[in-house]
Amino acid sequence: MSYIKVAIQKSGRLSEDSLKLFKECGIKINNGAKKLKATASNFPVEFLFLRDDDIPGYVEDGIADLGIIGQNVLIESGKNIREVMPLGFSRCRLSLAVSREVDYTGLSFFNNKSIATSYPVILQKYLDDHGIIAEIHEISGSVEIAPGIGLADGICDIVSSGSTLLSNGLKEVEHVIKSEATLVTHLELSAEKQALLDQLTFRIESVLEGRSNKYVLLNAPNEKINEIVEILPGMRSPTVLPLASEGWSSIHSVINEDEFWDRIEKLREAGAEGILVVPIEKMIR
Ligand code: PRT
Ligand code: ZN
Repeated sequence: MSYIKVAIQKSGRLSEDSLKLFKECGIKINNGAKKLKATASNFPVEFLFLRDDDIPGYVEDGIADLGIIGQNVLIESGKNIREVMPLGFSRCRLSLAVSREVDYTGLSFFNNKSIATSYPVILQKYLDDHGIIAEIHEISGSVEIAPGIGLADGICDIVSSGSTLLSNGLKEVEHVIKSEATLVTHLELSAEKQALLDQLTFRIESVLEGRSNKYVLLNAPNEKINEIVEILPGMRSPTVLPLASEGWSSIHSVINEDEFWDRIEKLREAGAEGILVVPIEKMIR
């Protein structure tokens, strides 16, 4: 029987959330101690635990069929692999930063300057696209100390909270790319493996949809139902059920996280009471 091989990061920022995603897809991973490989008891999958930088190459060569990596690593690698779908975790950005003391007025600051980075490919393209000529110093770690020790005039590095820049006396001046974890695949999967990938992506989509939506239950006087239903979109339309107390109903619906607080405020203004918000485990469209 055919099975699909998935490369995930052995230990680092992507590891825990990658494993959690597969667990929420109902896949029971054996050998949780994270050796080199693991299998699952209820899905034909084998996990390979690797350094994230090695994953694009393994997927390109077909040693792994799928992988989870940051979009930053995908683009920098230049490997011939396909992005299946972004996964919504490990969000960050690749940014240019300079010393806080610099009076930064625009990208032309970097003309004839030097920039330290672990992302020379992405940075070079960005500079070319913007007509900037700068010298790129490729270094593999602790990029943020480069300006302080006189190695470079600026850096191009991953930022998430910004606290690393702050504690090194740097300020973020340009966003080069945004990034999040993403599922990538080998370009030529067999028909059996493609079918397994389709099953997996269906499950992942249901989990991600569930995560970005909330189930909302509320009570409302009957004369307010129409107004409240206007505010609640729901997957089709909201469910309205009579309450035991005369003249009142319970209304159930689904609200997307992006518009959640806005809708909740409107619901309260429209007379909704006893609003309950419940996480959704999976959502199948
Ligand atoms: O050992 P291996 O090679 O597998 O791991 P790694 O050390 O190369 O990668 P890892 O685990 O640090 O990161 C994996 C992926 O997580 C990255 O490729 C990004 O896609 C994503 N990610 C999300 C981050 C961050 N957030 C992040 N904050 N990667 C790195 N950082 C570092 C950044 O380099 C800087 O040093 O954190 C610091 C900045 O963080 P803030 O919060 O201070 O701004
Ligand atoms: Zn790495």
